[in-house]
Amino acid sequence: MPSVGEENDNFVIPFEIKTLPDQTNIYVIIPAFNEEESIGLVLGEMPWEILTEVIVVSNGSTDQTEEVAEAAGAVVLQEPQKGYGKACLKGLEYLATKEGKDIPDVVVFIDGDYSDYPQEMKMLCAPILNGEAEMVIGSRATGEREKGSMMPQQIFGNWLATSMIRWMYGVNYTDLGPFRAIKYSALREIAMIDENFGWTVEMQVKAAKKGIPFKELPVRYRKRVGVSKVTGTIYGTVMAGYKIIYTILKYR
Ligand SMILES: Nc1nc2c(ncn2[C@@H]2O[C@H](COP(=O)(O)OP(=O)(O)O)[C@@H](O)[C@H]2O)c(=O)[nH]1
Ligand SMILES: [Mg+2]
Repeated sequence: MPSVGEENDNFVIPFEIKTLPDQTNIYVIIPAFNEEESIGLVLGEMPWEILTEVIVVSNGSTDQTEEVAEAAGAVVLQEPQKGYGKACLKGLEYLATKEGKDIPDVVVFIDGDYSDYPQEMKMLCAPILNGEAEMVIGSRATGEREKGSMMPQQIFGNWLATSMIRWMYGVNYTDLGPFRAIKYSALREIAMIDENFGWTVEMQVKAAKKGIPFKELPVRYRKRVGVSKVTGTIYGTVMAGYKIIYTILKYR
């Protein structure tokens, strides 16, 4: 199994899991579309010792993403239809087939582009395992961001979206970041349906509406490896902006 990359990392994780309660199943879902350069790095720095399975959902990748992911120890699923949410939904469909001792307790979402720091996964899971929260959002707004890791329109969009959620739902989020952990029971209750850009915001506004206890923790964020599929393109930015605002209005 790949080693944990914490030794070469001088960032101090504020609190993390010391021992994992027996039979606690933490699954990771990674949507990936042509991420052959980064997926191995992401998988290489996973805290494998606390994870039951890491699921990479390849969204019609035409490069070596699937081969690299499999070689790095992930379960690889195929989702031929495009869309970030589509890929995540495929992962959830797969988790729904788990039975008995394999039933998930916690699901972690992380991008396949190596923008997030997989070592921070334990930190995101800890409040759920300690019973302090049922959803933990990694906030890039309160965390350390590498210059250029987020586009200005993305920073503005997140500010606008979280401000709207504050006014309309009375809940304080600072980011709609992709890196997050959620208790499986809460995720089931939320019943995700978004197939593309509204994925992260749908989870957050529904959690707000249902009163699911959440916590935000600062996460670091760096420039992605490879080419952006969303915010690096005009189409992606416009569609994401539209879909995020639509989703906030829809569930109010
Ligand atoms: N945009 C997009 N991203 C996808 C899709 N399927 C999987 N992904 C993955 O979603 C993650 C986020 O995409 P990315 O290009 O980094 O978006 P950005 O961070 O907003 O620029 C990456 O791991 C992508 O590989 C898809 O159909 N569309
Ligand atoms: Mg990205």
